[in-house]
Amino acid sequence: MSSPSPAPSPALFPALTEALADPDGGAAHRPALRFGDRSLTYGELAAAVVPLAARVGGAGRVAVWATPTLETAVAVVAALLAGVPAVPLNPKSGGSELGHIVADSAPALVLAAPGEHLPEALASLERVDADVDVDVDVRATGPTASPGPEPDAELPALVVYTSGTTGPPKGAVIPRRAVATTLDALADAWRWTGDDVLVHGLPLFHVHGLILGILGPLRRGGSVRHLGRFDTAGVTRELSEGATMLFGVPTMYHRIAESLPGDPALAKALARARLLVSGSAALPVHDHERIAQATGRRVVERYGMTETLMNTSVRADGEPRAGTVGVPLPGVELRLTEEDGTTVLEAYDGETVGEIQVRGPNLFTEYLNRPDATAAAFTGDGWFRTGDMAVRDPDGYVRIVGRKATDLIKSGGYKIGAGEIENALLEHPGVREAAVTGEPDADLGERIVAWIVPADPQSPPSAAELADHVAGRLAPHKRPRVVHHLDVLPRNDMGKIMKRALAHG
Ligand code: MCA
Ligand code: AMP
Repeated sequence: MSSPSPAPSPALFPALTEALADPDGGAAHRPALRFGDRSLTYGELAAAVVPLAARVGGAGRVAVWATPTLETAVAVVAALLAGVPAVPLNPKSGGSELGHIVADSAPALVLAAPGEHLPEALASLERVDADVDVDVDVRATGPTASPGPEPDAELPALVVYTSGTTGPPKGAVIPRRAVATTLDALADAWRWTGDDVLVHGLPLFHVHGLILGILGPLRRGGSVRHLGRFDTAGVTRELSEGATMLFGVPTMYHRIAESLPGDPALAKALARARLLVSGSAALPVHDHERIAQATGRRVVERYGMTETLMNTSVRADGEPRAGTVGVPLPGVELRLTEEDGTTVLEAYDGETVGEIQVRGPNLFTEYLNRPDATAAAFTGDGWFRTGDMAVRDPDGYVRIVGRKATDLIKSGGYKIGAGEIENALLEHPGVREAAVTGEPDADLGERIVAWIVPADPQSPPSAAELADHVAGRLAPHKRPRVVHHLDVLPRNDMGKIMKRALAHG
């Protein structure tokens, strides 16, 4: 008797699959993506991704020049359709960061919007234009060629680069299974359906903007309107014209809270949204309360990480208490552990602090080319050490209270390692020694502060010069916002820089 063949993997994007099979059917005419005044229905998306998927099919990995455009969304979906892992690149990354990512991920080619200028660091890669023919007539094109069977769910979908405390960013390998599970868990928690219209202005080279913000609506068969760049006027416009959900990082909600007193149209628009969601960093209670007061709506917080995708959320029917990130999502196991990392805390007292560890189908598989870092990140039985410190309230709500590593900075919702900025600063001829810390900042959450010992105390490099130096090498969001000059850095007996002494003056 022959054993039954394994069931084929379900499609990542059912509405797209439907549009591929029937270009005249209902799904094909539904709106999928809108960036400014350019948009694609599912039928148009199908027509755009099929030739691109055929073009990249068989490549080991492809880089995507992830500008906030329709082309980026099309490029990533085409790679996913072809079963080829995509490596989204921050288009503002500097030479040394791009050089590292390209060398580490070794993409076969780079997908970019036609006409987009690519920097020197990508010169060695074959370039393929992600063409979006917005005039395509689905009826005229006829049934779109089938892209072949759905790739195995364990195959990598994306490699997303994320900072650690030291060294250059690591590539988190995210399997298709994790993308599907996290998006379905969020659908359950938020009652997220194909009728929802999402609005956001998040960058498309991180999990938040790309996986949740673009792939999320596509998995539901709904649509997303991307603002190109975040501003409150765009939020007002889209929420007034049919959008139902808003995603943002706390800096965006802070800017909303600041604008609300003088902007009744924004307050009205937010009040009619079905769901306002914040993530990537802690939403300050003050901003949460100001928004609640002006709009009558409470922002829902969810907690995630590049390596784990989403772990917890306040549910749509739950109580969005300020300062909490809700409860574990379906399928996610979450526990708090003692300092030693093994003793599990059972306390649900809102007081006992432990490190969050998570386990579940939402997790990444490995850091690319970094078996050492991968092994260090997991316990022997598959729990991922997040490095985030939290307490659990009696009703199971998780409250994040801090981070284990002082050398990780969250600024504007971006995770930035102090070590990579220190290394970049040390490459400046005017810098003899450098230390980097994060300082509380009402807008950014934390701002990057550089403490340097100048090579020549008589003519130290200016703050603007050092900011440009880091922005050009790494990325603008990694630039120091404040620079202090010191004669000497405070060090302990072991010669280690005492950062707490720096931060507290
Ligand atoms: C300024 N600029 C410069 C320089 N100074 N460019 C070159 N050299 C310089 N020295 C440019 C910047 O590139 C930017 O350009 C503009 O000036 C303003 O810069 P900045 O002040 O840094 O930006 P901002 O406008 O204040 O940005 C705030 C922001 C942004 C919009 C909130 O921080 C942001 O998009 N954050 C989202 C981060 C995110 O998605 N994180 C998710 C990762 P231009 O204006 O043209 O851009 S976390 C994650 O994915 C996990 C899973 C999770 O839980 O979500
Ligand atoms: P990243 O590695 O860039 O994906 O950032 C993940 C980190 O962002 C987590 O480890 C947390 O420290 C932080 N984070 C994400 N969402 C939240 C949230 N809602 N509240 C507090 N911190 C968060």
